[in-house]
Amino acid sequence: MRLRFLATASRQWGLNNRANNGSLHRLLATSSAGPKDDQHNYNSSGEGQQQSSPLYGAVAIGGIGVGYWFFHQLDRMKRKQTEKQLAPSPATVAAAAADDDDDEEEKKARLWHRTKREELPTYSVEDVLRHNTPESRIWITYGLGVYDVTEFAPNHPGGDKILMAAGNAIDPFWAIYQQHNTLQVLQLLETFRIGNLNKIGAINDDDVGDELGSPWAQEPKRHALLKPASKRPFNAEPPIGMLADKFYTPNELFYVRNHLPVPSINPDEYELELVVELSNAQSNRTFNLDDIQKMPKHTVTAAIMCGGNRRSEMTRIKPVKGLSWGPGAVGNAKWSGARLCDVLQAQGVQPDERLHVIFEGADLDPTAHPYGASIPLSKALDPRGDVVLAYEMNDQPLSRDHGYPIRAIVPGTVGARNVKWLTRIVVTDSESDSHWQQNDYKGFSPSTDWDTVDFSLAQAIQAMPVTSAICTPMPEERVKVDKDGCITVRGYAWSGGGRRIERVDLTSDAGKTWHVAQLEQENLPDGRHYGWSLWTARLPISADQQKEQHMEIWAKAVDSSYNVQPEAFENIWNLRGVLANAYHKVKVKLSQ
Ligand SMILES: Nc1nc2c(c(=O)[nH]1)N[C@H]1C(S)=C(S)[C@@H](COP(=O)(O)O)O[C@H]1N2
Ligand SMILES: [Mo]
Repeated sequence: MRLRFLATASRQWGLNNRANNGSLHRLLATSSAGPKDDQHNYNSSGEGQQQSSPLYGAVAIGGIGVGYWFFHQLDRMKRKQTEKQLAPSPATVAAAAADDDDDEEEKKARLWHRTKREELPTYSVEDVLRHNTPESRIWITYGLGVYDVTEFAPNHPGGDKILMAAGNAIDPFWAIYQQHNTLQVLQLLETFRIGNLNKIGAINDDDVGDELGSPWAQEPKRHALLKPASKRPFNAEPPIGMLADKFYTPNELFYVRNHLPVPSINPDEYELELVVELSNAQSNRTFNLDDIQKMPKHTVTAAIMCGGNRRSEMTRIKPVKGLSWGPGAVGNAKWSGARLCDVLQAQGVQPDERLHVIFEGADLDPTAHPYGASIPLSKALDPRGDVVLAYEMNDQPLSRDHGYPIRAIVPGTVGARNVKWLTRIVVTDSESDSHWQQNDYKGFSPSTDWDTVDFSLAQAIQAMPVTSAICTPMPEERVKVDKDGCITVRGYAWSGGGRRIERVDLTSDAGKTWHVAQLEQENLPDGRHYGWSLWTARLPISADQQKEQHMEIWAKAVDSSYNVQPEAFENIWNLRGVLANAYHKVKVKLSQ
């Protein structure tokens, strides 16, 4: 087995021989040391990869903000136009005759963004990226077109998303909000045209030209709205404003957290090895994909959340090491596959609280060590634990980024234990010796620093604590107060260990008054409630607050054990920035 890994690793990383590659060896040496490994290039460590361009992250978030806002504006304008069109007019009579002209006009309109307008100046991607505030003006691109949409902003609710905005391509938004891609909208957009982009598609261009044989040459295509926190390995979350739109997160918008290049697995050659190492007996069995798919199919709704979700908020208190995740390193899906408890029981595995189940992935680091993690056997054997060897996500075969052909789904447990591209399961008396089990994904006191930390003293994170996040409005958004004096706030809440969300409380006055949100959740018994809850609240805004114009919304969730989120990050700060579950606080602006 190890030999097979090694051979694959050499191929994957383009190595001829493990022993003669000194630099990669050193890489691993630092890697197992823990904290320092964040400096690696394609390191196998935690969430510390550097972005390929520091601008990119900021721009990505900003661009999404503008794009999102822009589509809401288009929606409003379109509705207005439709209302006008509904009024009886003599033009209706001529409408049939005009139809052909409209077609022609539309054909032309659909070419504009692909056509260079010679009378206008040409801009580079960098030029566009710089136009990300009202002061510098807000630019977006569509195809070859560069558009200045700043004038859309003033006095339009949502327009002030500009403040967190940067220039970016709007193309991916058309793909999702296709109903907006109409003649009127295209015409409207073209009136904002200020120039031509020097290179089409450049802003979302992910092809940095990997040579064949590079470990990154076979990375899957990703949805343009998944904005990378790091590109190699690929780590990305969807726009926060879209996260609470759907109870089941669309597969292509589900956050991706990879530590290594994505392995390419041929389903016909796929093998899953199960090793049971007990003191008195050892057994070994290999399954192919068919074997797993023939077993009784079990489906569970489970949210998967990265241990570093919302790290970007914790790091504001004091820097932490790790990828700067927003609140989008979580998604909710229906997972189907064989139950691990069935597989283990068929192998004669008996309950034993001292044992662990180790999962290994097919993604290998340069020294042929696979990504790995473990969970207690008690979780794996518990039929109410709902651990599955999943081959489907929301009724679709798993995509490569999410673990094709099989991944472990460990409901209620931190993302890191949900091992993708599963190739080996070991039942044994110790936890996984992998970096990610031993020297990462553990919590510490706020006073523990990199000089004093001892990873061996802390428990590996398993069940996650209760958390919630506000998805809309987004930070700095301008929100319109409705006639009844309320605003609508939406978000998600989740707790680990199968604990159902009991309540989500919202305040707009720093806790003087609290308002209970309405929950959308599955009707499942507590202890086995693994999906997230979406929530909606109508939050009353006082006359005084409306005068102030600025305000901060806080959200906190309570789970079925009456665990509640801590108020502030100060007291839960930890050097890896994990378990970042303080109240979610979002500053917005009010408009009448
Ligand atoms: N084989 C393998 N499994 C893995 C990882 C990985 O890098 N390799 N990342 C883990 C982490 S840290 C998280 S948060 C989840 C992310 O799952 P997703 O990419 O499907 O959202 O996968 C986990 N399983
Ligand atoms: Mo993670």
